[in-house]
Amino acid sequence: MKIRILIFSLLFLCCNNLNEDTRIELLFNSPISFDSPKKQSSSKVGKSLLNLIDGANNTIHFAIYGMRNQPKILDALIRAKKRGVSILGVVDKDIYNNNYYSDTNELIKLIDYIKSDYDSDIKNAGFVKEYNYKPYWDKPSGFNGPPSIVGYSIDDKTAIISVQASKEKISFTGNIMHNKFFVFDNEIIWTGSTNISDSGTGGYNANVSALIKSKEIASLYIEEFNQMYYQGKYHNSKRVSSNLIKYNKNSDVNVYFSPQTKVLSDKIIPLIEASTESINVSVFFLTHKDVTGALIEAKRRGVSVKIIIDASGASNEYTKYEFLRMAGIPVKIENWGGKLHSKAATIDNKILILGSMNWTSAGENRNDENTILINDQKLANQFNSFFQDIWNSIPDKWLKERPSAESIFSVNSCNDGIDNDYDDRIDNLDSACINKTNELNKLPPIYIVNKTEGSKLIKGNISKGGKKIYHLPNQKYYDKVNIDLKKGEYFFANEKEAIKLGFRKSKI
Ligand SMILES: [Ca+2]
Ligand SMILES: [Ca+2]
Ligand SMILES: [Ca+2]
Repeated sequence: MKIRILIFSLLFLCCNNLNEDTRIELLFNSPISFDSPKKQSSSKVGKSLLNLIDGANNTIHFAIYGMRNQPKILDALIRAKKRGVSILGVVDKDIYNNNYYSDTNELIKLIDYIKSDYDSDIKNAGFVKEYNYKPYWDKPSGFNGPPSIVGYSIDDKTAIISVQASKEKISFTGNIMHNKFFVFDNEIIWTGSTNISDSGTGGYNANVSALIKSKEIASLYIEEFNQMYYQGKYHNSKRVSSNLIKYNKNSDVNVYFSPQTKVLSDKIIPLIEASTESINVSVFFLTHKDVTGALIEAKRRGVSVKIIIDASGASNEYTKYEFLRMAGIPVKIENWGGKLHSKAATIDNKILILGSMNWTSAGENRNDENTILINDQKLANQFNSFFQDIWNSIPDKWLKERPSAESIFSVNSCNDGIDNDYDDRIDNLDSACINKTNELNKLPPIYIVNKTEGSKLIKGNISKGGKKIYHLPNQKYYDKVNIDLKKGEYFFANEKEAIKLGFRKSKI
């Protein structure tokens, strides 16, 4: 018992004091220090989890995506169970009752009290309809997935537009219980972007996690856990707890759970819109339309924006990296074997964002996720220095181009024993490694259009009575409407811009 208390005290010797009761330590993992995924949990973030499991006295609650090849963590949980610690857990399952990570079933077998979102996924599967609307701009040929119309103004004269769609049709296999959090003795929280896997806690991917000591914050996580575990509420059936609202008003730390809170639309976008100096973003997937728009607008206002994204994330057909680059934002695509797996950012060197949620529509609207917003300069600076280190490790070539995630262009990826680009071919069986070429998939084309000419843009018209109405390219009067820029009429790249200037959509 005494030893365990000592471990807890030592864990927080180094940490930041936000107030008397809340202490936070950030746990960074850099792929520069690892050449492949590791079975030992010897990364800083892995060791901290092991120490916490061994230090737990009464309870461990966890909600994790799954588990793969981390025997020391599994053994530590079994030891905790043997000494009488109550362990309750939640993991992800798809509609076939499978989990992405190979040792999750072993975990379920050895630790008795583990549940999943399987029933919730099965229930939702019946409600998912085929995505079947016709976009008002043409879908590119060869891309058969759900279309997404994207448009941004990059200056007063120019807009960039595209219809993005995945190559293959997407079928529903379940929403994802994507959290990666543990709560120990209702007081210590271990959370962030690090999965319990050889590439996560084993230490290969870039991750940002946090160790938090706070009974109040722990109670928020427990409440979220209980909704899933005891009430079987996952994804869109969860509700926002009253605790969250009270907590937000009185503290420098805000915790948000998805999808019951629209974290990107309602929390992160307003912060981007209010920024005045700098924004550093490092996320695995950045596909969210409105976050991209807010980042482009921040750049236009003169904010210094820098972004690092993952190479496999950048090969996703809905990626926004090209739009961001066309708007003049420096975007580096990482070229390590490990993934840029963090979901972290700072705003104006004082607000730090971290958590499990990718900056995507599914992250915000469907999956179970947690995101923490911390207003603390010292912690923001710690992230910025980590960000700068990984930024510097990526050659400037990848400010302009995109490396294949498994090729000689991604360091270690041809001899790390894993399938970095999900094509079922590992290392020297992957043609990009054999041929030493940068093999890239095709992405939907992006068009640069002149706003004064208005080609394919939304038309914002002012009627004789002074009513501001906008027309989409597939609407009845689109072809007939003439836009007079001198009258205050506009061409818009997207509907959000039109609505912002007081235009409403034509009913016909
Ligand atoms: Ca699921
Ligand atoms: Ca591969
Ligand atoms: Ca590989």
